[in-house]
Amino acid sequence: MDPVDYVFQVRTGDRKFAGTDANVKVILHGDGGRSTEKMRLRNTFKDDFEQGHLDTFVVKKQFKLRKIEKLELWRDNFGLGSDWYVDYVKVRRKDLEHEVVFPIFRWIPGKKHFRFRVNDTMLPQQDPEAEQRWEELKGKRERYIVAQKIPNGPAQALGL
Ligand SMILES: [Ca+2]
Repeated sequence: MDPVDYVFQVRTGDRKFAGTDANVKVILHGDGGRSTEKMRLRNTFKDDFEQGHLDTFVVKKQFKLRKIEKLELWRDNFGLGSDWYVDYVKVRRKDLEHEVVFPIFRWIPGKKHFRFRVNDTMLPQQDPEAEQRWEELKGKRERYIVAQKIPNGPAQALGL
């Protein structure tokens, strides 16, 4: 099959420390277990993923998915304050009008792979990514414990 270009739009949250300089990569998963290679979202000579910004990326010559079902997303820890809060990611094949939306609305910690479904419509008990949700809950609890231990510590020590 001929390769296609994908157009991504990424909205970074409009809140303190939401922006990042980390390197962001994605994989698109389609039907029948098909997926793209990893794609780096990056615009040369531009500061991407800043607070409240909408960034557009065109990733060329990738595997042609008939249908985009899931977004796998992760980042490294590059840059000072690499914390990143993402509102949503929209993506479409450049040759098609149809756009899919992945609502995210969460912090993306470094080096952890997240998988999001189109429109995220599934109920938690049917959730094939239950493991991911459990890890998130656990993470929140751990951060809470840290917060209790250092009540007068600097806010950035809490991570979120
Ligand atoms: Ca940046």
